[in-house]
Amino acid sequence: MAVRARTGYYRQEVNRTAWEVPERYRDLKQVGTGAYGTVCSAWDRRMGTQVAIKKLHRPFQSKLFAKRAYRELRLLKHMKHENVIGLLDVFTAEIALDRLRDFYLVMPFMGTDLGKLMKMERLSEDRVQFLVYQMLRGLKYIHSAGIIHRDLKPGNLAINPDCELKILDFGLARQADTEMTGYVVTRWYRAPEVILNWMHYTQTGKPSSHFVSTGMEEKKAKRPRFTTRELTLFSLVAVDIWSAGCIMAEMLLGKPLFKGSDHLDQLREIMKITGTPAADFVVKLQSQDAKNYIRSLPKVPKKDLHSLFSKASSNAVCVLEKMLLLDPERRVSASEALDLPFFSEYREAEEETEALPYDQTMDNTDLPLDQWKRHTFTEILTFRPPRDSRETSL
Ligand code: 0RX
Repeated sequence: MAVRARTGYYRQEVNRTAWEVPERYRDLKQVGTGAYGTVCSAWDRRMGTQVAIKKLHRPFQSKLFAKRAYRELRLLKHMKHENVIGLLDVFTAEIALDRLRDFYLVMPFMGTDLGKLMKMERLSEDRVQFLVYQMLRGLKYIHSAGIIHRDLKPGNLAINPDCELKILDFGLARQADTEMTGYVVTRWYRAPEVILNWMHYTQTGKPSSHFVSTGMEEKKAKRPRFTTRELTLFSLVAVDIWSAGCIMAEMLLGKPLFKGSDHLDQLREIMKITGTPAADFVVKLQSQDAKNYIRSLPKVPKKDLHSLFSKASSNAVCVLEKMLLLDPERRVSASEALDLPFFSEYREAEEETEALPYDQTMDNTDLPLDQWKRHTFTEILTFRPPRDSRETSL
C-alpha cells in the first residue's frame, strides 16, 4: 500500500524518481541531471516566482556523498549576495532524523548562462563591463568568506534577461580525471598552477596539495601587513582570478582564449601569451618535475595584449593584464580589480559587500555517516528564509 505524502506535501514522478515537495511548488520540469543530483524548474505559488529545486542523488549513500551534500547546503546557506546564488528554501518530506533519505534545495531559477549567451551573440564592450563588474563583485564576496570557487567557467555564471549575473556551481557530474583530459572546456579556465599540480599528480601518482610554494616566509619580511595564512589564501584565491581573466577575454574575443588539447598543450597555449616564466617564478615551484618541464621550454616573450585585443579599449586590456599573470602572487585581487577605471561607470563601492566569515572546520573533518546526516538535519531545521521571501502572498 502506498504511504501518504507528508501533510502539505505532494508526490510527483520526475525522470522515474519520486519527488515529494511542498504544495507551494508547482509545475516541476527537469532542467538538468548528473551523478550528484537532478534540478527541476518550478513555479513558487507563494512568491509568484520561478524557482530551481535540486534533489541530491542518494545523499546519504556514503560518507563522501553525505559530506558533499552537507557542504553544499552549508555553502548555499551562507551565500547572501546579489551576484552569488543563494538559498530560498530547503525542505525534506521526512520529519524524523532516522527516516531522513532525501532533501531538496530551492534557489532562484536562472534561465541561461554565460556559455550559452556567448554562443548566441557577440557581447558589446558595455555589456562586458557590466558582466565582469558583477562577476568580480560576486568573487570579492566569496573570497572574503575565505571560500575559493575553483571551477569558475562561463557555464557557472548564470544570467537573467536583465543581464544580471550570479555565480553558482552546477557540479552535477563527477569531475573525474577523464573530464580534465583532452580538448575539454572543463580545463580551459584552469590556472597554470592548477594544471602544473595535476601534471605532478598524474606523473608521480601521489597528490600534492601545495605544488606551488607560496614563498611566504621571504615575503612576510617584506610585507609585514599580512600573516602567512593570509598570503597563502591570497595566492589560492588567485585561481579564480585567472579563470575570471579567461572568461573576460572570451567575452571580448568571442572564442576561448586558451583552448588546449591536453594538459601540456594548455600550458603551451598559456605561455604563448604570458611568455615563459621568469626564474623567480620557477624557483617557487615545489616539484622538481615542474621546474624541469618549465626550464625545458623554449623561451618565448610575453605578448602585448593590446595587439591581441585590438578592438578592446585600453581600460579593458589593463584589467586582463592584471588578471592573466602567470605568478598567482602577482595577480590582482577581486577587490583591487573593482577599483580599476574599466568599472568606474558601474561602480558603487558601498554595494561591494563582504561576507561574514565562513567556518570551514567541517571541510577537514572525517565523521561517520550518521553524524553527517545529523548535522545536515540540523542545518535543514535551522534554515531561515531570506528576508524578502518571508511574506506570504497566499
Ligand atoms: O550553485 C550551487 C553551489 C554553489 C556553491 N558555491 C560555493 C562557491 O561559490 C559559489 C557558490 N557551492 C556548491 C553548490 N549549486 C547549484 C547550482 C545550480 C543549480 C542547483 C544547485 O541548479 C539551478 C539553479 C538555478 N537555476 C537553474 C538551475
